[in-house]
Amino acid sequence: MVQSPQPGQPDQRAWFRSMLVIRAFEDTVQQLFMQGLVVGTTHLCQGQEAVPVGAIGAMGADDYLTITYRGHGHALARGVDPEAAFAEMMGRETGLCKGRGGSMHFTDFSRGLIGAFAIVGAGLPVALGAAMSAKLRGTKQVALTFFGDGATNIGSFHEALNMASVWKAPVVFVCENNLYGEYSPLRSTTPVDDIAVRAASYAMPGIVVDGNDVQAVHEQTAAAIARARAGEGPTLLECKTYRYSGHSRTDPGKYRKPGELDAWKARDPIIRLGEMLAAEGIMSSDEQEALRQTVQGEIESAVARATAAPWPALEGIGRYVYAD
Ligand SMILES: Cc1ncc(C[n+]2csc(CCOP(=O)(O)OP(=O)(O)O)c2C)c(N)n1
Ligand SMILES: [Mg+2]
Repeated sequence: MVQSPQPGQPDQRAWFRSMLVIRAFEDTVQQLFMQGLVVGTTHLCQGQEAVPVGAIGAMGADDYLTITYRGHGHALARGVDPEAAFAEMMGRETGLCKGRGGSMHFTDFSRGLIGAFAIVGAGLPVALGAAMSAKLRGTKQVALTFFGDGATNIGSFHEALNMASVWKAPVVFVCENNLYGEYSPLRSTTPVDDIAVRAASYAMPGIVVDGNDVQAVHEQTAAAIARARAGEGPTLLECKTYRYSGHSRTDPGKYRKPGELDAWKARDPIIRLGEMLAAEGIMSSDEQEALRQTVQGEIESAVARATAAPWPALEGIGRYVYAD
């Protein structure tokens, strides 16, 4: 059994396990759709696992985060039980949000996961609000907000960065630049190659990170969090990465250039960390394979339990709509 790392402490073995869990989870979600067990849509993050694992691994237990519709990996990296996540996607009473939220709305206040947003850019001001609340209460908590490259063309991105800088809010803006919006390549919508340069308009550090290198993501996020906690204000991190799947379940991703997907798969974040672990004698390739199989078994049994879980009762349809 691989132990969980202490919040904020680097733990390469735990990172490897966490990335394997996310990959197996997302691959399984796709199969559940094919079987008709998950309805609606979903947005998968295979290929991007190093960002949530590296960044969230640098957070403290009391810190806040907001995520997007592409947020299954972030919730899992924050410690959400895969069974509760599967059950949520299948609309079951045992789901993370009692089956009422679904794929795009994984929320868990007990872990500081204060919102998952399907509206592009909507999570940034909410994280800023949480950060300001912490600042005003003097708690030293920070807030991380995850969003895509496309979100940086939305007004709320600019408003949030501006206000965060003026108020020196303890917030870290984590852009996952996977080179595409819904279907549009970044270069057709965005006049800069590096999203990080946009930080200059708001007088905060803008840092480009290899988003497929979990160690690099972790180090840069830890530095940004330390800066925020010390009262020095926000940072914009741009993690360059790539999604292997299409934008959502119905998108085969045919607008990509030939060879592009394969070139990114050659830089796969799990393979890269695995090679490093083997080279440094931290975990042999045999141990890695055994762990991969263990994780696969855990995910399969989580799905089996979630699939057997009850649906919400019809008479409870109005529950959670209004506050008590
Ligand atoms: C305000 C708003 N406009 C448009 C959409 C439709 N939409 C959903 S995802 C998406 C693309 C966002 O791309 P990006 O921010 O790069 O995130 P990614 O999907 O690549 O993770 C769009 C346009 C939306 N959900 N909200
Ligand atoms: Mg994108």
